[in-house]
Amino acid sequence: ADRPKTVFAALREEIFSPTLSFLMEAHNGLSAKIVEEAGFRGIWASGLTNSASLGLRDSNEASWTQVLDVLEYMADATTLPILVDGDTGYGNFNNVRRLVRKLCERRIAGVCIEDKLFPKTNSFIGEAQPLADIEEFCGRIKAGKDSQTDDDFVLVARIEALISGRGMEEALRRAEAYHAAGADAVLIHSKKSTANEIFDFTERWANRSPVVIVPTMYYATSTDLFRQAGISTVIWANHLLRSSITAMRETAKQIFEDQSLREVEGRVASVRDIFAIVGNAELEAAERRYLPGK
Ligand code: SPV
Ligand code: MG
Repeated sequence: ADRPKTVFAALREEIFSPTLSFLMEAHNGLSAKIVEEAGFRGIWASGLTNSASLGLRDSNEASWTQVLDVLEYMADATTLPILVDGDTGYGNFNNVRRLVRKLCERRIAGVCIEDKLFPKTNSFIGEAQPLADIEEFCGRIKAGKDSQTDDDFVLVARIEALISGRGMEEALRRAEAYHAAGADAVLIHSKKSTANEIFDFTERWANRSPVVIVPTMYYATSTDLFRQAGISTVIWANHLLRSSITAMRETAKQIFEDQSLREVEGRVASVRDIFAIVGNAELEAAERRYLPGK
C-alpha cells in the first residue's frame, strides 16, 4: 500500500521537480491555513514576517526557540510542507546542528540559511552587509545536513553576494562551494528592481543544483521568464503579512472614526468564518463521539 507522502518528501519534490514551484509566506497557524486554502503546495515561514507579527525587527530579536514555537503552530495548522527561513542558522555550525534536529522533530520540511553573521539584518536594509567566510559557512551547511533525521529534509543555502555588492563571480564561487558542501539548493537573492542579475546567475549556474528566488523587489518580472530560466522555486515572501497590515489599518481607522461597527460588518470575515477556518465542525463531531449526552 502507498504510504502517505511525508512533508519532507513533499518539499523535496517541489524543489527538485522540473516545473516551477511556489512557496507562499505565512507567519502563524492562521496564515498557514489560508495559504493551504488558496491552493498552494508549500509555505515559506519568513523571518521578516514572523518577527513583525510579534512586533519585532528582523534582527534575531525573537530567539530561535520562540521562532520554533511559532513553527510548531504552523505545522499543526496545515498539511503543507514548510520551508523555514532559518536566518544565519542562529550562530555557528553547532547552533545549526541543534536547529535542524529540532526542525525535523517538529515536521518542518526544510530550512534556508543565509551566508551572513548573527545577529542578522534584513537584506533590504543598508549596503555591503558583512558576509560569512565561505569555509565557515560551508561548515554550517555540512553540520546541518549531517544532523537531519529525515533523508528528505531540504537545506537551502542562500547567497547574499549580489545584495552586498560583491558581484557575480563571488556569487557563483559561493554557489559552487555551498553545493559541494551538500546544500540541496541555492537561493540567489537580489534587491534590484529588475531580474537581470538573477538571469545572469541562472544562465551561468546552469542548474547544477535547483535555484530558489525571492522576487520581492523585482516583482514586475513575468513569472514565465522565471520558468524559462529553469528556476525551481519562487518564494512570495511577505505578502500575507503586508495585506493584513493594510486590511487591519483600514478596519481600525473606520471603527475609530465611526465609533460603530455598522460600516465594517460585511466587509470583514464573519465570526462563522473564523469557526470554519479553525475547524469547529471537527470538534462538534468529536463531542458527539466522546462527550456523554451530546
Ligand atoms: C524573509 O522573508 O524573511 C526573507 C526574504 O528572508 S527577505 O526579506 O527578502 O530577505
Ligand atoms: Mg529573512
